[in-house]
Amino acid sequence: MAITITAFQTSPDGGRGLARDMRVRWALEEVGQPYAVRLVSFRAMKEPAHLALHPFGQIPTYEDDDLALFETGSIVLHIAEQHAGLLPGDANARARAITWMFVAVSTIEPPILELANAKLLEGDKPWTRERLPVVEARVRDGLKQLAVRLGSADWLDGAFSAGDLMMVHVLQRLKPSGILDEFQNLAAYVARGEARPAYIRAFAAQRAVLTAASAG
Ligand code: GTB
Repeated sequence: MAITITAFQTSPDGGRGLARDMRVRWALEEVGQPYAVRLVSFRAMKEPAHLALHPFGQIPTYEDDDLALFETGSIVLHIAEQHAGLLPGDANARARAITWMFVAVSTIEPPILELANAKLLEGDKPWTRERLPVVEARVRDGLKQLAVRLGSADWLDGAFSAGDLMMVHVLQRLKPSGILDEFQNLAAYVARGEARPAYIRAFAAQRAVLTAASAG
């Protein structure tokens, strides 16, 4: 059986590659693995068939033979462990690359999501005006330290790895806020990720879903 992932039938990001199937598509492109995509509606995501794959009723999921996974960090790590190209061979370098995957989802992403939620879901609440600067400051705190560590390097630890893939996708979510551009080396880092041929192929594939939907 071919690898099959799930993605939004209609992505609310309008094809900007912000939905998390993009991480999985990108990882599969980096390692040269073909994959099929099953598109799911918001309703289908909450129905038993999908909940059996993803207990929280979300996308993406990953299926390959008798293995079914959810949670992008885990899926990308699995892909990186199965195929060459996303993790270094040296054991210590590999452990450090995996550490950056965790940094992306556990340290950098939570305040970024908090900011997105504060704007999208709580924008009309009376307390949002006071709260936003606090949330933005938390985002900046993480970025300041990340920017110092990256310095003038191309990638976080030697060659491009699954850690960079996860981090670039996490940081992209900040683009509309303007905060990413306050950190020139991080903005350049994200641009380097987006210039990778595998990223370009993955981005085109997720965008094609939108184009096909609007044509049909
Ligand atoms: N921790 C999980 C993972 O990393 O796999 C989180 C998965 C997740 O958040 N999935 C979202 C989902 O299925 C889609 S990616 N949401 C539907 C639901 O919960 O009912 C998150 C996302 C959604 C929309 C945008 N956007 O419009 O810009 C960006 C990112």
